[in-house]
Amino acid sequence: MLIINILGILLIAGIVWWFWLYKPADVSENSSDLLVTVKNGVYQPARLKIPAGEAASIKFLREEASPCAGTVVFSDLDISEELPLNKQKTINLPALTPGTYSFTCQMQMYRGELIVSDKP
Ligand SMILES: [Cu+2]
Repeated sequence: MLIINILGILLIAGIVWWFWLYKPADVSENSSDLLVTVKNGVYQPARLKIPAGEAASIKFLREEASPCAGTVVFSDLDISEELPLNKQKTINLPALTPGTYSFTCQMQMYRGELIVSDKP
């Protein structure tokens, strides 16, 4: 009985960590050549930094056949694009104001962040 309670607590802790606390550490700051790979349930890198006030483009390379990975949505920007399998797809972004914009797959299982900031 005790074992089951401990397992239950660990499971809940794991869920909390995954959904609320986990932040991918990987940040790409090379704004001239951004490439995001889509595979194994994550965007890699999952956090991108770009300067504010400049149009940018991000290349996506989808290496996962699951239909879940087939669309990338920037919901704040009204952008929704199909990603062909194993082929780079460039998504052009307008000049943005500083802030954090999320991008996800359609079901929001893949999650990434676009961090737009003023140049120092
Ligand atoms: Cu999905």
